[in-house]
Formats: sequence, C-alpha cells, structure tokens
Amino acid sequence: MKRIVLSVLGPLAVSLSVYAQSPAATVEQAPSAIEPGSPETSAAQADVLTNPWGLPEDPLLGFIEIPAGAFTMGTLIAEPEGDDGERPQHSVTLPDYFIGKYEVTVAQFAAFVGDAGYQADPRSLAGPADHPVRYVTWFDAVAYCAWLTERLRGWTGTPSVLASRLQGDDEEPRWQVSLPSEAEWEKAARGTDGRRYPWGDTRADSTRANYGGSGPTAVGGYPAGASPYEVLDMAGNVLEWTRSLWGADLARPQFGYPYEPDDGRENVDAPATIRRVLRGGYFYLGAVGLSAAHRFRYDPDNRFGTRGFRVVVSPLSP
Ligand SMILES: [Ca+2]
Repeated sequence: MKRIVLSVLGPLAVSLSVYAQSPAATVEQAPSAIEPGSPETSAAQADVLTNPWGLPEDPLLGFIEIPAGAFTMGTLIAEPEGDDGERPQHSVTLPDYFIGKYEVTVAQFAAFVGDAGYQADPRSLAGPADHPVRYVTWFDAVAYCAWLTERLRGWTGTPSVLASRLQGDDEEPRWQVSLPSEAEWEKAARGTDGRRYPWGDTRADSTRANYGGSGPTAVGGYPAGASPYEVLDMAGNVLEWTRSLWGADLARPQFGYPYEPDDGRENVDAPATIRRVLRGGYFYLGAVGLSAAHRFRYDPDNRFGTRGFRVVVSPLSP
C-alpha cells in the first residue's frame, strides 16, 4: 500500500487527509476525479491516478490470482485444536479466482461511500485511511462488492486479466467482485499443503499476525505471516466476512463439511436470520482463532469493531 488516492470523496477527502502522516499510506487530494470509462483517463493522468477507488497501485490493483486446483480444507478429526464444525478434513477443488492481498481499507470503503452515496455507519469511516474498515455488516460488505464490480467493469484502466473476466463472453458468464466463499478464503490462506496457518504449522508470534492485542493495524503490516500466495493478514487484524452461510444455529452448522457449494450454502439471498461464516481471527483474540480452518459465525447484520472483509474476483462457482 504505497499510496491511496481519494479523488471521488469530496468533503470526505478533507477529513481523511489528516491520516496522511501514516507511514504505510499517503493520502492526497487529487486535482480532479477521473470518471470511470472516461476518455480523460489518459496515460498522463494514469501516472497520477491509477484508480480512483484507493485500490493498491500494482498491476492487478492488489488482486492475487489463485490458480485452479485442489486444496485441503478443514481440520483433522485427530487434531486437538479446532471444533467439530471444521471437520472432517477433505479435498476441495476450485476454479481459478483472484483475491485481495489486503483487507479492504477505510480509504477504499470511503471511496465507495462517497461515490455511491451509501449510508454507512460513521464509525466505519473514522479509522486511519490505511487500516482495515470495521463496523461493517455483511450487507455493507456485499454492497461494496456490487459497487466495485460495476466500477471495474466500466473503467478503461481495469487490468485486462480482470476486465475480461468481469465482462465475460459467449462461453463464460461474467465474474463478479464478491466476498470470498469459505473455500476461496481458506485456499488463499493455507495453500494446498494442509498447513494450519498461512505461514505453516508453527504457532503464531508477534511477527506473523496482529492478535492478542488491543486494536487493528495498517493492512499488510505482517509480511512474515504471508500465505503461500503472498496474501496478507489472513490470520489476525480484522475478522473477515465470507459470503458462505453457516445456518441459524450458532452451535451446529446447517452447512457442515464436506464443503458442498451447491447445497445452498452460497445463497447470497439468504435471510438475515441465517448466520454467515467469518474467518481468520482478529486483533484481540488468542492464537487458536488464527487457524486457517476455523469457522466463526455471526448474524449478517451484526456490526462490530472487530470485523471487516476482503474481496475476490470470482466466477462464484463454487
Ligand atoms: Ca484478517
């Protein structure tokens, strides 16, 4: 996260500019906004504003491709840690998809709120620009995803590898920006070798994850805790919403293992009485919750300061 540009925020850019002193991100007010798809998105301007939404300025806007193939999901029955909802361990095969290297930041969520006129909880916009957004419900996160889908479809600067998938063609339906499914999240966090944490099987320590502390930190602050795909903060910092359903009963999953993407657990239109799965532990929880396999579950309209999200560009199948 070298630079976060807030060009579409109007008054919000002023209030957020006070965070420009953060060493991990520079926030500046751009001279003018670039309208997505506008001919003014010239190469000269692109040197200044790679994107108007505060996405990371790298060739894939902070997305990392996770190649198609099988991975090991869940926890062994014989493993002393973990609970029954994450057992039995089994193999799941996914098509390729892209996942955000970082949790969605306050600056990125503020860009959405400013551009879409979304009614957000003020607390979600109150943190430093380069910190993960918090106090967002599952529905807030889904709204962000729908907005970013349309913005990336309509912008001439969208990297071609993403644009082609988001546009679709006669042979393949359009992909979307979405919350990750549980399976997408877990594969990106632990890779294919069945490791317990993003970095391996050794227990967490303070160099690998933000946990057991008192508050969130700037996204990407723990490179020693990177996953095999170089995805960051999959253990710790904020707990992350997935799009997958747990069920109505807190204690027992309606949607248990093995993971079956077609059994209704990926129904994004499920009512608010159905809990959603979250992953990855968070900044004041202990090390056990950092396991890549652990399934947290909460009501989708819950709004807490421990919870945020990251996004995928996904075919949504599964
Ligand atoms: Ca996290």
